[in-house]
Amino acid sequence: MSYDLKGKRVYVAGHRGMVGSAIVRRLASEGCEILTATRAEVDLTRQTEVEAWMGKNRPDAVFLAAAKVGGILANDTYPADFLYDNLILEANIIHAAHKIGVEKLMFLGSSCIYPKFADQPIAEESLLTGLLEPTNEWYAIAKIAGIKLCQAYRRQHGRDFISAMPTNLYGPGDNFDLQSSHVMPALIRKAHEAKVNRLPEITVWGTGKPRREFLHVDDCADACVHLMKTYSADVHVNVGSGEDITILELTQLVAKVVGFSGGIVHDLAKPDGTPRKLMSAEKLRALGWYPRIPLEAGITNAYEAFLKGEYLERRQGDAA
Ligand code: GFB
Repeated sequence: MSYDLKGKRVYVAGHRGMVGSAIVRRLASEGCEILTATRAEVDLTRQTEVEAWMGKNRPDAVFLAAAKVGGILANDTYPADFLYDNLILEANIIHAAHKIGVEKLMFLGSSCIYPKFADQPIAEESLLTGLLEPTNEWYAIAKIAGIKLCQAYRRQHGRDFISAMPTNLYGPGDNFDLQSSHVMPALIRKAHEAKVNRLPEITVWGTGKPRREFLHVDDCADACVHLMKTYSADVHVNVGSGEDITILELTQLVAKVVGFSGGIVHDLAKPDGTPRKLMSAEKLRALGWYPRIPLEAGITNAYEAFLKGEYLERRQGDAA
């Protein structure tokens, strides 16, 4: 199948977040009209506001990149926010998209939807085959519900709603607040501040042994646009690089990029989270998409963005 975005009205929900802003950048070359709305214009957790905005602006296509997001500690500390905010905003947007007859919608989830001890690399079919990782089960349940909403509206109403599951993302527009961020921006900031302040070491949460897969957000946006144009089925699609590394190896790589040559110590009071979540990249490769940004080049780009101040601190929602 082929869905041409040219001339279409395309709504990017969450355009101020890291993923949404990358999708907006990527869509610039598609010849479409990009629609965005600030929180002041439409509060995505309010059904009446979402339905009124969608009814008035009538997008042809929607990228649902709006979400309440955060790293392992934020997920663990604010379970109600991560479950409620994500459930409500995705339900509002998906239902409103159905009501106004949106031609195509993409819902963005996360690799944490899979069971904690899923076989590696994790195939799409592993969904709902085991227990979730406790530190982020609230967020995962909301994201699983989003996949199911797309499948349900496809099955019951014939809607062309699809889902993409990105791995751990990083890049320009990331959240560098040390309490709520993901590991990549945290390490970039810690290494940078240690270098500037001539500190002897940086502290890494947990044992450093968990493995994570990382993808630059511009690669993710490119994959999302590719899927929007070429994919139509109820099974969600993994969006990853196909490679993972340990957190300790990542710390060493970030230190090299940033130019920090001190030591690394571990804060074992902080959680490790899931031991490994390398997603199978087979489905996306079979659909003709490959990542272009190698990890070290991507970290260099993210560090440059950090230095330019292109980051958001203590952001609430508006991302994925
Ligand atoms: O990126 P992160 O917060 O999230 O943490 P998850 C990944 C790993 O890095 C964990 C370790 O083992 C952390 O303990 N880590 C080491 C650190 N130092 C740091 C640090 O300074 N800050 C942070 N944040 N981590 C999230 C989920 O899981 O991944 C979300 O909670 C979402 O729901 C997201 O799915 C993609 O990979 O563990």
